[in-house]
Amino acid sequence: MRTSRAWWPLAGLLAGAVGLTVSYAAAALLHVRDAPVVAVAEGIIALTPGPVATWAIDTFDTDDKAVLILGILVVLAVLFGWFGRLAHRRWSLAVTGYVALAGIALVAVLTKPTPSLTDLAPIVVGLLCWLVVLAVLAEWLRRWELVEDSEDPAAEPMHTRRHFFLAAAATAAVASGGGLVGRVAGSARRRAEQSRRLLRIEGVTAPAVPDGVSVGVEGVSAWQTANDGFYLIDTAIIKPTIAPADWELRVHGMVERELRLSYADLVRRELTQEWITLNCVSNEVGGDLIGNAWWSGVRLAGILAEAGPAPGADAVLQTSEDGWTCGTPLAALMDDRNAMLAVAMNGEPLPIEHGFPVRTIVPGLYGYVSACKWVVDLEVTRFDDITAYWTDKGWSELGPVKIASKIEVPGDGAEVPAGELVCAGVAWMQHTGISAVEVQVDGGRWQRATLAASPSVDTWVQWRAVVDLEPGDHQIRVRAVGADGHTQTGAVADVVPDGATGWHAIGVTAQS
Ligand SMILES: Nc1nc2c(c(=O)[nH]1)N[C@H]1C(S)=C(S)[C@@H](COP(=O)(O)O)O[C@H]1N2
Ligand SMILES: [Mo]
Repeated sequence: MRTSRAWWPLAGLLAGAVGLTVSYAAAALLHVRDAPVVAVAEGIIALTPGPVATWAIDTFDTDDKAVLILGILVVLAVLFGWFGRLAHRRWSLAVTGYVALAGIALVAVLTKPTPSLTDLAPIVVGLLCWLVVLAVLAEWLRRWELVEDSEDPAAEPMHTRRHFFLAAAATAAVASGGGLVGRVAGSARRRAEQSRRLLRIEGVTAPAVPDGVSVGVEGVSAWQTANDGFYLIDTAIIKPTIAPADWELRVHGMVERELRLSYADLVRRELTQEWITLNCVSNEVGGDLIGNAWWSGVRLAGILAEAGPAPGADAVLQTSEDGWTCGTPLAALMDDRNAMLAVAMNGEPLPIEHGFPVRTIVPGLYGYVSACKWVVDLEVTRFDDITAYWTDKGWSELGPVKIASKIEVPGDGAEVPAGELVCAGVAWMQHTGISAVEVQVDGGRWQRATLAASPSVDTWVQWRAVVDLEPGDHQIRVRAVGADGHTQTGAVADVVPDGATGWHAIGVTAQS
């Protein structure tokens, strides 16, 4: 064991351990559902033939999953040691081994329902760690070997050997650190997730899609956006995980009475429930950063009235647990619209990434000035005295939703038969409402579309129109008319500083 040769397997093993624990930590921090090893284990379970699964359950009882994971770890340990030896002979062979393992994890993750790009991050991070750590350890082993093989009697392997062992010890420390971070982050997440699962909020009802809200055209956005299909925008790489028992909201600033509300205090209050469409100021014309959900929560008007805003206050600076801020007009939170501290989305406790346990929802305002997720602090103040996350970056202080409409059917560039063509899509202007939608072919006359029902002015509306197309290429455009009588402008504006404008247009080719 005093020769360098004997230590290559250890180098492989340590590199492997670091990669695994770092990917485990990354998965926990990024709230990826499964660390790579777990994903592979679940993949194996899915592929296991019934009789084998039954045998495993009979033999190992409820420990079957732990046994499987342990088995995978043992196999990995053997492989890592072997990769270390391979690295001594042929570096590329070891790399191929690690890449192949990462490939297996990749397949396991990608075959899960709704995989996302973040799900892949732990695997990529783990693979990089493997390769970097192996390269560093291999470098010291090679130097050690050079000294051993040297003809020079003065060459002393002690020095290089010490370096290798120091590097190995550091690697082991990183591996344990990664494991620890993973455990701590994972347990916070599990605690929040478990409390979310067990939560039953009195009065929250399941959404019932109102009658007549669909135009019945396939390809148009469903009236209700499912929680896992709802667009996600936030600055939090690591989503806050707050158990309801740990949540507290402070209402302070220019108020007569400062309030502190616990989660129990909040949900004891009268609940309000409404269909509200939420959209992002960064949504381009025709974009899909928009969703419609059944929100349940407690009206902010009552809470703010209880705190008693001082004269002169015109804004509320909202702060989330991770420090993100937005400034919202006090009036919008206190008027008769249903601005709320939402606790449920589509009849379920808020998903963690949508702000669990409490977020703000304000009909008629873009998310960046209103829809604070993981909200923990409301400071009643004046716009003149504050700035917030996005206003600091050049976005407008006020962000009322602009009227908009889009064509979802047919798709841009579609080839369609000449003659009558059904077009359909959605239009929205929350807190004002939509009174009409019009479509136009090749700059011709604007033609009225049929509108589906909408239960309030705070949601999107589906529309449908039939246009007549001669054979050839055509452009179809859409515009909406608000319930305030104003027609959506065709003037094109960028999303910065307060939302895009312009008519959504598609091109189609009609074939005779
Ligand atoms: N804490 C926090 N809340 C936030 C944000 C954020 O970055 N952090 N982004 C806002 C923006 S810009 C939008 S459009 C909405 C999006 O909400 P969603 O991710 O639930 O769709 O959340 C808002 N609330
Ligand atoms: Mo946004």
